[in-house]
Amino acid sequence: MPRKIIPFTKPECPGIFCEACTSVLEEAAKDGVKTYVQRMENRAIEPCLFGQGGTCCRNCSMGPCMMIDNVPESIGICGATPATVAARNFVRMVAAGAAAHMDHGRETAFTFLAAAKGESPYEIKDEKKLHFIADLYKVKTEGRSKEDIAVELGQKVLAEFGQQEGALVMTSRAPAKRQALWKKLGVIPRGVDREVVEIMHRTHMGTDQDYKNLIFQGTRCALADGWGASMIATELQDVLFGTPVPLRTVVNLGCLSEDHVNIVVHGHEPQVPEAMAIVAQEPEIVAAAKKVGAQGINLAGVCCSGAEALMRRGIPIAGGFVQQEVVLATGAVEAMVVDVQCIMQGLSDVAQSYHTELITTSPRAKIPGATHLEFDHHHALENARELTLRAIGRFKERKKTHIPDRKMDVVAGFSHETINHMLGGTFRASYRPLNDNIINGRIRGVGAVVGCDSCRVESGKVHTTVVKELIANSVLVLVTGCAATACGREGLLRPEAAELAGPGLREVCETVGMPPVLHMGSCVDNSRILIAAAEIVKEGGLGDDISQIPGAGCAPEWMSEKAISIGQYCVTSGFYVVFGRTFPTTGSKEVTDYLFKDIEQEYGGKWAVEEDATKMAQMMIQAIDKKREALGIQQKKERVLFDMAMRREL
Ligand code: BF8
Ligand code: SF4
Repeated sequence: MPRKIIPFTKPECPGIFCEACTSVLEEAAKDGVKTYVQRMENRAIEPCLFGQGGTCCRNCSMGPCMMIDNVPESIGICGATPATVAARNFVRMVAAGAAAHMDHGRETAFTFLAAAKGESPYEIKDEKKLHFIADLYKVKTEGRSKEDIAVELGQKVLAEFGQQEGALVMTSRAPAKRQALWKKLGVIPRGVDREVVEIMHRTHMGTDQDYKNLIFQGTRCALADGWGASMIATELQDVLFGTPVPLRTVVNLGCLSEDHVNIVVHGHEPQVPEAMAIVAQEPEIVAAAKKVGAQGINLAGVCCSGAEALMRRGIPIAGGFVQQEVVLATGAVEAMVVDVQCIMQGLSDVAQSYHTELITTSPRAKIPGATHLEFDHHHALENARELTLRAIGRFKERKKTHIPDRKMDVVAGFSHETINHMLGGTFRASYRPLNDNIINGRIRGVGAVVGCDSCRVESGKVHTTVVKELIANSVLVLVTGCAATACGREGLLRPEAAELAGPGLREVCETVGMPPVLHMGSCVDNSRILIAAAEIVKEGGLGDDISQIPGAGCAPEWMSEKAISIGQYCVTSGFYVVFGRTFPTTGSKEVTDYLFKDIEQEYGGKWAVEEDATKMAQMMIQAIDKKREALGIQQKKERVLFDMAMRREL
């Protein structure tokens, strides 16, 4: 168990592993544009080990108190130990990460309710899912209009945010055994917001000082994210904007257009991208674009806004988190429209180096130097038109551009429903074939590779190395968020990538015509992975709980607090989860031992950290094999190391 504090061996910027991006960054640097590259190179102070290992407390003004494990003189003025502080900081990360998804879920519920009441231009697209979710929430569906059902459902969902007692409805979708375990341990979330508030209270100076009790509440809050707010966001967005089905599109900077007005949507919630996609087609808007000499509007995405628009509308993704400034440094973007989360403040300066207008749209996220145009879903299309016209107005100011001729085909849109149909057939959707292929060993197991990309690593390469290693060993890979975009850039989201898969997985992919790496959406869509796991259990033959499935998860380049919340709900749902490079409790051996070892006895899942991508994949494969052995389905198989020749093949 790595108790070690991981040193930053690469103080210089490791950069992004993508030629297209590097060439743009180099050009931009020559023009004096400052991006994360310069900010990293010129930083006066490198990250300190107290902060990195979670043992710096600034929860009261007698501190900050920096602590070293096993050095009695270095505990807090109040007596707080490294374990208490590391656990407090850890669960505060859970609270912040979960809160981001919760506020997203709340906004979705408000939008859903307004649409149901006819107060917004959005319409209910997936009636089948509406009925399914309504049944879960005990909303009567017989003989009622879809709007009528949706109003009652929207109200019930919204009420869960302020609910004080009971259990969140979506947790009832977990396998019965998992629910019973959660109940026994007392971690079933009682309401959405309550769990975050309680973390903030417990971590206030002089409150909860028992690291296990703190992590207990962290778990309850994380579950309110995964099996609560994130699942609410995913499902209501599907009902409103359509459940994704497989579609082809492209990713990378080459999706920007020389002769169109380029508008980039960035952030997380799908409301703005949806409205922008609708108005981009309107004849008056196209005419306005033509009037300034453009061919029309080219919409592209960044981060999870991009993933949402890609999954449902096939809108291309220009880049992931690390690429956001690079996208603007092409000089080809008229407007970048952002809402919430993962938006670098540095964008403001980069935009000002070009003709680009950076526009914030959420009252919850303003940026100095950006234009603020509040987006109100009640007036979604009018607002989207205004945003688009502003972008059109900038087109003539465009100067030198540098759009690399690099884009990659991807197939995305793998909701859990799609996987069900794809593998089970149109007439009898079922996870049976997937389970059978896992049991007969063609598919060794399922690996979820999710989360951010980070400026601290060779961004993109870490993800794709893990993924290539997994598929070469016949592990079917599910991806979301920026990890999915990185895989897209490397061609791993194409059915042709099956060539890189081990023989069993390759056979399955070729029969079905699917890629070995399935893009399941944005970060709130990690809830799709939870549902898929619950369905695999329900189908039978692979144990009766998620912790028994031959599966594992990882976030190789994680950086955000959301990733910690996601990791914690995955671990306590029964998954083995490996994070890359650094882990925020390593300053306390006690807390890290608990999260990396002892927690498994309670929840059947545990955390790990590993910097090396190949090792990370091998750790996941080992965990998968262990589960196969426990189920009695393990055949003798050698672990394949993904060699250079295979790497060159793509
Ligand atoms: O929610 S993967 S960098 S964009 S946090 Fe952010 Fe991480 Fe990207 Fe989306 Ni998720
Ligand atoms: Fe220091 Fe305790 Fe205050 Fe934290 S709460 S800053 S450990 S005195």
